[in-house]
Amino acid sequence: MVEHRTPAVSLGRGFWTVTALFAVLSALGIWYWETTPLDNILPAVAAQPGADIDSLLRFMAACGTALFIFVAGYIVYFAIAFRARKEDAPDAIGVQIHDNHKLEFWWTIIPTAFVVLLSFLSVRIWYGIQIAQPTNGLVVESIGHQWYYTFRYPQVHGEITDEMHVPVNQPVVLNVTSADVIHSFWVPAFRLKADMVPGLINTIRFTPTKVGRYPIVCTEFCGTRHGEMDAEIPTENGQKNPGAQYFVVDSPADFQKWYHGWQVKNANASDALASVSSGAVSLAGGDAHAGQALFAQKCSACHAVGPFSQRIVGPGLKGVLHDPAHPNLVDGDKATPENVAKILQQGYKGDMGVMPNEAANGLSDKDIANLVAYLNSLK
Ligand code: HEC
Ligand SMILES: [Cu+2]
Repeated sequence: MVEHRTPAVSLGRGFWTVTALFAVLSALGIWYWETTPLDNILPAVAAQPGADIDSLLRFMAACGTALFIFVAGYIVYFAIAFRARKEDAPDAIGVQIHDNHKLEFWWTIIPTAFVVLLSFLSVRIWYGIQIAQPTNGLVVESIGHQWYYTFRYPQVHGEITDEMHVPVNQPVVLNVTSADVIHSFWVPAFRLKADMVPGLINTIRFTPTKVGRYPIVCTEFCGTRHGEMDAEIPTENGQKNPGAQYFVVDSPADFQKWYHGWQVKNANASDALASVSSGAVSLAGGDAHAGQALFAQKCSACHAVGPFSQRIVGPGLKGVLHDPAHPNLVDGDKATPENVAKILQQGYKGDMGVMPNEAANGLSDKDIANLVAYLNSLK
């Protein structure tokens, strides 16, 4: 029977000296993160919960610095203290150690407690951004395009194309999505970012606290001219790119002025989301069979094949083209194949909600022709 003997364990002669050195360095690191103004590397905070996010960043950076100093420091120290000596046999190996219950207990408990604490601190902030419902929030929307942002406001028709304005000190509920590819909406001064994904709405909640103009930055590579979404460059002829776009925080009076300006300017604008292809879709050769398969994939989550009143998200579509009780479509146009194609192409935002456009639904012109042929075959 093999006898187990605990080998003599040594931590090396300098162990407690370097431990004291690491403790002093860590204390310096923590002091640095707690006292250095973040304004050196980031714009000054201009919205709540920006300050809380900065505190979390300081806390994580301070803990991370201490952890790094101890882990990297001991690796270097032990590599030096237990290096191979000249007088060692060529095949000598170090002392082999298994099972140290005390050590294992603490290296499980301490990181676990740390991760739980971090989750607690993060979720507290995350809850306010994602879930809490402000009572007097202004609900606004931003849509990413290649390569610019547009904005939608309650009681303003169509899309606002230059800048986004909000009044200072009023909670904002911002819904973001995209009309083409994945973009991202980031205002560094607010410390908040949300991905803009076609067909998905992401929401962030915050309260701007300082009047000013803050650049909006796209942080998702979204095509060849991605860089122009946050650069101030001259716009090329005929190309829709306002360059850098700003998130402007106004006094309430300035905001009202801007808001009314757009209500008047957009009074006759269409509420259809900007479509990607221009011109009418050719409906010739539409295949109802292919349309039926597409419908099951792309539409049945929101539409039943049933009477108009059978709502899921949008209305039932069985009688959309052949029901005498349904002469007009939801956008007020006559129920004709061409007008249905227009809704599929451009999308429509009405009383019931948003019918996504062809880009958001991932439809080609051919798909639209097939879908219209299918809808036309339902009687
Ligand atoms: C995310 C949900 C959603 C998806 C997906 C969706 N729709 Fe819609 N659709 C709507 C909503 C909501 C409306 C009504 C808009 C309103 O009036 O406010 C609508 C309206 C319509 C209308 C007009 C109906 C009428 O009676 O005027 C047609 C036609 C239509 N959708 C077809 C489709 C087809 C075909 C697809 C699949 C490619 C599709 N929709 C996918 C939500 C959706
Ligand atoms: Cu982008």
